[in-house]
Amino acid sequence: VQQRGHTTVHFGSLAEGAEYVLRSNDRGRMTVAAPRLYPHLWSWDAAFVAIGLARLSVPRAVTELRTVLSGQWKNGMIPHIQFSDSAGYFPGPDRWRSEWARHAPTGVATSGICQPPVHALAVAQVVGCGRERGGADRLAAEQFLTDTFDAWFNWHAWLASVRDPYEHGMVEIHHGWESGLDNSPRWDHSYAMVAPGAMEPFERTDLHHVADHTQRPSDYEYSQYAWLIDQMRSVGYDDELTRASIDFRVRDVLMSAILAAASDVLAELGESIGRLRQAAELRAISERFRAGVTRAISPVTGLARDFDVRSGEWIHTATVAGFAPLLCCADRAIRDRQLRVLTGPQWLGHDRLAFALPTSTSPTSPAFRRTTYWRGPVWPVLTWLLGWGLRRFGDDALAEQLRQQSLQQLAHGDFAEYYDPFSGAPLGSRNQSWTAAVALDWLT
Ligand code: 9WN
Repeated sequence: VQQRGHTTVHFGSLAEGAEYVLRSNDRGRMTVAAPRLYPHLWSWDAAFVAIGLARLSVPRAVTELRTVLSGQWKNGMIPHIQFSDSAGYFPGPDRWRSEWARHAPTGVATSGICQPPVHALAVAQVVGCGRERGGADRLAAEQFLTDTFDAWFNWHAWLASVRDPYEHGMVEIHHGWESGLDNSPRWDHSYAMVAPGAMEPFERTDLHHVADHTQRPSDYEYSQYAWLIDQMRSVGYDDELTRASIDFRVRDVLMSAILAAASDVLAELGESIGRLRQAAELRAISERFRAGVTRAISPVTGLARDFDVRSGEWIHTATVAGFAPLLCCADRAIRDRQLRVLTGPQWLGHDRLAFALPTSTSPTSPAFRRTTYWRGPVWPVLTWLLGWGLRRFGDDALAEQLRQQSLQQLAHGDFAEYYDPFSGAPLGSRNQSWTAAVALDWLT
């Protein structure tokens, strides 16, 4: 049973509820990330959405991913937002002015930054579901793969070259939003060096949709977010000029692990259709970023760290990103150490947790805030991603435990954006598309 304004909706099952959310957020060619808070297409949300949609309809999942590509920039970047016609989100197209960028696509309004490259996982899911079902679904999936393989390849090649020009094996980001974990305390030290100057005024829209404002970033954080956008916009989103002038430069370990893992997945897909040259390049990208992620592991804590480029320092905050190696490293010793930490008292074994699920920040960290956005709450989509990494390398028992715990957490059917780790209460947006999508994938 779910409360929606004055209407009460009865679901026969959690899977039906998840399907209902995806259908109600469907605007035809795109699924909005959330009905009110996020009325547009977000890059990594859309990939998770396609993972869920593929369980319902291969052609609809294909449409979602084709829409993602319709916003791709000419240099290969997939922008973090592709705007629908809906108003009411800050920062909208008039703040980004992506049309000022020489690589921006024509006729599609987008943001000017990117998000983690999880898309290959969605392509693999679509192709997998298509091949399994056969018939028209198989044809649609195969056609989609051949049509779009180069575009996905270009996306990975852009990240590997432009965002890691000196081959550290780490993706450099220029806005916390690029990490997808916007105000994670892992960025606090880097954001302390972002001091907004005079700028165009703005009005936040997110606070109209989330009653308890402490569940969202602060006003000061928002002024820093807007400041960084304005900095990039002022140089026409030119990659080199941005790198030389932006106030936020971090090598993101989670994004790097995702690039390594997704490049292997894309390579496998390429090999299956005879794109051997690109597949070999993708394997090399994967190798380089896996090595970068491995080097980022702290010998003291066993967690992987980000690197702040401006201060030249590693970032030690204990966040879920520390488990990035579980997504891309096969090495048994690395995995076993990470699994010991993950199942220990600072994470899944913490005695106050309502469910044994990874929190965005360790509950034992001084930076932990149990209801504030990426500073503590449990995000089901990250649980899914971690579970994917566990299964990929044979750690099935823990993956299954995470799936079951997460489904219990989601049992009320509100498909919240994030959850209070201690009480299990839903937080942020309700009917969040990617939460419904991962639930659907877990259930089918
Ligand atoms: C800014 C859509 C997005 C997710 C991000 C999440 C949140 C946006 C916001 O919502 O970020 O990109 O306005 O807060 O942090 O991971 O993609 O669900």
